Amino acid sequence: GSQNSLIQNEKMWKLMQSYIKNDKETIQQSIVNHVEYTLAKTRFDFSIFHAYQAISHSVRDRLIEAFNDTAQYFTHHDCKRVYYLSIEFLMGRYLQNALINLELEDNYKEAVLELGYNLESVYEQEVDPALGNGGLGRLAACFLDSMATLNLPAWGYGIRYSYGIFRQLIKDGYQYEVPDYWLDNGNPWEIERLDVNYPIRFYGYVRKIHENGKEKSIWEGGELVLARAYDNPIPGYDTYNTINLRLWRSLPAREFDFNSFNQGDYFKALEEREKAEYITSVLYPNDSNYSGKELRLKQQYLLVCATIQDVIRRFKKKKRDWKELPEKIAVQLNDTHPAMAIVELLRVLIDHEGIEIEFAWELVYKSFSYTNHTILPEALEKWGIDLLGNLLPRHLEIVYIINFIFLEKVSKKFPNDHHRLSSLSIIEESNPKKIRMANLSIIGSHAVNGVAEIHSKLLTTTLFKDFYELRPKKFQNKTNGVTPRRWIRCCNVQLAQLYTEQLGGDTWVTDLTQVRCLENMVEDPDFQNNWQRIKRQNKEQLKWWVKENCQIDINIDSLFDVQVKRLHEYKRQFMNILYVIHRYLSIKKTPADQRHAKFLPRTIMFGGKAAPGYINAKRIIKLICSVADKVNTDSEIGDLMKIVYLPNYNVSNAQIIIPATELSQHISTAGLEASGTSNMKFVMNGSLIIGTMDGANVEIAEEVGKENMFIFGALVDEIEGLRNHMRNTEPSQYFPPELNEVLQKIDEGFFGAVDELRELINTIRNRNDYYLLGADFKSYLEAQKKVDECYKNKSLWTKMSIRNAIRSSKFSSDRTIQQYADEIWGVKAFQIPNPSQNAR
Ligand code: 73E
Repeated sequence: GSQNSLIQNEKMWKLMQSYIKNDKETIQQSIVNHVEYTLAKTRFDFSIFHAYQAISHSVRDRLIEAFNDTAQYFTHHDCKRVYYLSIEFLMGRYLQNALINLELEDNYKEAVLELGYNLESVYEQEVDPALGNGGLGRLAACFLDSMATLNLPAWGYGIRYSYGIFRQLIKDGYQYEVPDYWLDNGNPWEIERLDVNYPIRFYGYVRKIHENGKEKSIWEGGELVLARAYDNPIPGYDTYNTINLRLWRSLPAREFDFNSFNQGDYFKALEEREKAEYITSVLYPNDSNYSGKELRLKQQYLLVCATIQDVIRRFKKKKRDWKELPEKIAVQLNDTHPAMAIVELLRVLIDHEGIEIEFAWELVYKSFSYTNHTILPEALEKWGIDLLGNLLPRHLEIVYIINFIFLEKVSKKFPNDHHRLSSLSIIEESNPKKIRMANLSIIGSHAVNGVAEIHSKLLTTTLFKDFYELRPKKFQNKTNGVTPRRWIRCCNVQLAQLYTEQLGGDTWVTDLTQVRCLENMVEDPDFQNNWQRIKRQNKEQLKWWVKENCQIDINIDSLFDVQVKRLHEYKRQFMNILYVIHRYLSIKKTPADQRHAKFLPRTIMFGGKAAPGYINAKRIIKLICSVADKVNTDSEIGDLMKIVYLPNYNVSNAQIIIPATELSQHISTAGLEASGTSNMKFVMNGSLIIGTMDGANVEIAEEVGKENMFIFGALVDEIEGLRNHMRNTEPSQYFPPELNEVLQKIDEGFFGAVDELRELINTIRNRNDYYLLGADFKSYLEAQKKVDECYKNKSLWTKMSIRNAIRSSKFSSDRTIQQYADEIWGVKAFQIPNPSQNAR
């Protein structure tokens, strides 16, 4: 009753004064209590792993206070909400990030030390939650951090895979994939919502009935599963706002299939039920590649269907008119993977809420917006109509209706323009016909954006040209960004300290533009020394990591040259290793007594996973490792050159690798890397870039100045011409001699593994050099030469490094998210008061 709840309320306000304190003793007490009561271990003897678990639980308690208050506050203020839908969230470890965002790291460090553990070692106990492949998934994670920090009423929605991206082992130069069952030891960062479960239907049929002279569609039959919510609190920095990443897990539906149970095959019936769990078992490990598997579509629909039910339930909590929907929600689609949400919302509005299709459509497209992340044709999702119509029969009908209405309008504007009509159509008239998810996403959204200027430009001039001509205002750019919390404050503690000292405070962490004020320190010798000292310490740390994980000793005085990213032909790790071979051969040709004068010591590091079925990517790994073997054991080379394959590249080792890097490679064929985001992280940490005019490199050059980078290679407008030339010319005729020599060495079997390495080099030799390694090789050599010249001049290099870092503020995801909020979502900040002041 209401009186009861009033009394309860009174009591609650009093109890809120017992919100956990954060002095050292209270922290220790809460850790030790978790050892005893949560882990049921004795407080007199617990391992570092149990320390990690107990500490995490005590941090979780603090997160939950702010988390609940934030949710209540948003509800109370009835704010317009943002829903960020993504099939991947590559979160990385939580503990350090949570402590830093809650501004509790120092308190915990002290408290934990007295309990016998070093907090940094405790961090190492955490598994790396890797529910994503690469840039797209990590972007979603950075965005959550910025949305929380900017106090936006936002939630992320994704899938709680039981297996994240595989763990990569490198043995004898080959990649092996080990399943990543990351939940082995439980997950203190999530809250299982036993009471939030939604039914999800697959297959079945559509029955038509007639009511008041109108046709109604009822989707029934098929199979039901449940999606259960797992909430992951996301704390902002310098705010108490703590938002939510809600991940769905599939479970068997509660309804019994009495039929199969009654047929007497009890075990068979249970087996069927168990299958439901499989839907959210594993993350598809293909980056920028579409595989067209039914299970993947099931994952996508489960995400979409559960999320739309959740969103609508929240909208309906208050009695209001449907026309308010776009004023209360903004749904952002992270690529086309969750694009069925458009059809799903429409289906619910029409079939369940009885709304007229025209009005329902208006509500839908006003609520949705779509981000495109790639123009690679092999990554564009196109579902066969048989597969889609079988799994989601009603959705296929609705897609046809949307398409019909849309094309009607187009043909009024462009009569008899069949070409245009077929390129705009959601249906690709192939055999079998296919549903183009990108077209659906554009038509169903009020805003479409690319992820860097050059990429957004390419969208409107090539891939989505016809859509652009139809609705130019729909198309926007939102250049990607990365969170300075994880990518400076957490991973480069010393650099963060230097910034805080120089700027007289740490407000730069939420306003990165402040570090631009350090421009006047570039020439300061003390500052330069500090800068070099920090880089050296970070290099030292990486040296130990390499020693431990690769059993290779690297030269701390050598130039640390790094290319870490997913293996893909368009990213051209192949070109990098071909250059490395050239460098090796050049050293060998130089008389021994002149080598040290002519060549600067370099440590060339590669890292990244290949999709398990991507044969050429795996061959590139093999080539790198074969060359590494040869070079690293060549006594004539010594520490002039070492080549390292860093195994299992992931978020937590990126946090060690990036701050230690002096030169990082971002060398994709122009036009193919939509943005890249590690380029931003490297620049923020004082690495120089060797790169092409592609993706966000173009804007980095604008910010830091071309003279502070090593830019090379064909420009996007030159690509088509070069490809034609390549196809019409004998490769050995236009490849530079240096490249021909390198290819010949591989062909001779100089690096072993002749058969597969020949297959690899043939991909560029047979007038088949689609990614134009041959065309860019010469200018790549020249850029590499400039690298060596600059590195010889230590103070010049340091100044360039400083300029890169302090001019990188544009690439904070805070800037990106503010633009999404203002220009696409139309949402405002709502900051909760300090919860300890809530107690009245
Ligand atoms: O350039 C990157 C971009 O920085 C792009 O390749 C990547 O997204 C990053 C963030 O915007 C990306 N990933 C995918 N498409 N583009 C993708 C496609 C299918 C499955 C998984 C990932």
